[in-house]
Amino acid sequence: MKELRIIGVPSDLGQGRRGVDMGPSAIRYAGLSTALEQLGYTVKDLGNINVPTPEMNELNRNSKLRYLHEVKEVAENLSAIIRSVTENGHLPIVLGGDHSIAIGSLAGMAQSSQNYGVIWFDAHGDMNTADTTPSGNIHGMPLAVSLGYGDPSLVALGGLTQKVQAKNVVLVGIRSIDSDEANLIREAGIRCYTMAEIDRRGMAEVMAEAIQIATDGTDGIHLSLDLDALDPMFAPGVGTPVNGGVTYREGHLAMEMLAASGALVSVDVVEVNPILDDGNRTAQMAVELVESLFGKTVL
Ligand code: 4U7
Ligand code: MN
Ligand code: MN
Ligand code: MN
Repeated sequence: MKELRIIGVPSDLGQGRRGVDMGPSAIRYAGLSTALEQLGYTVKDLGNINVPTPEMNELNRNSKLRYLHEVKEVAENLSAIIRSVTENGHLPIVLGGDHSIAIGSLAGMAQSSQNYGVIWFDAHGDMNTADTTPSGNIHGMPLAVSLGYGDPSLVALGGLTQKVQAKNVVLVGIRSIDSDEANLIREAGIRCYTMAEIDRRGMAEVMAEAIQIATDGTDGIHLSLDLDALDPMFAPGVGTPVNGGVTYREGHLAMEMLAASGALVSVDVVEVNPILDDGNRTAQMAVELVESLFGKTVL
């Protein structure tokens, strides 16, 4: 059983609504470490990495991609930590923060010469580029960047221009894609499991296929878990909620199947915004999902 390392990335630079920077605190407050220790893991919390706040005067808020320079620096710092965690044989659990931080997670995994697949659990495709983005928010771009599309300084981060191969990437839970973003998803050839397909085929069949794709020729799976994949009924505290999402049990089933695959090598838990939440429900949901992901079962 690998030791676990928790890394907080309190960034809200990649999106427009304040509060997602408090995600790491909210998830810790909901008892993440204790829950994982109770499952028998050795867990070390490495604390938060340093992230500028949007109010700081000297920041680049007017660049076309909002806070481009700062988002890049955060991703660089995170990638170095991920790399050292995995090189020591430990499994990183990255707490966001908005989803732009996944640029750093995937860069770090790629640098540790890991050949991995990605399951991107999200309502959104996160496949926008500077040319297609309707918002300028980098949290809508991390998957594109990791596949080599978009702003050259982000794409070049960490040396390799492509952090993962499109044939090993799947999107799950999708129900909101911008029109030009859809073209890039098709062009890149990423398998996209929409909510409509999950409705028709069931989460079990979809996840079995997703795990197959992400492990085909790889050494493991990186899960990028955006809490807005869940229906807002179960995860109301997110910046960009979309109705018609993954249910409580579908979410757990997906995590349980990932646990059973034994293939997980790293995970991001992102977009929890306690300011928009009902109590701390969304962080609690995140902790429960992570418990299932790390093998919690009934018996
Ligand atoms: B998240 C959006 F336009 N597509 O690019 C955009 F709808 O990390 C939303 O999945 C992106 O939460 C959501 O701004 C990014 C928008
Ligand atoms: Mn996302
Ligand atoms: Mn999303
Ligand atoms: Mn969001």
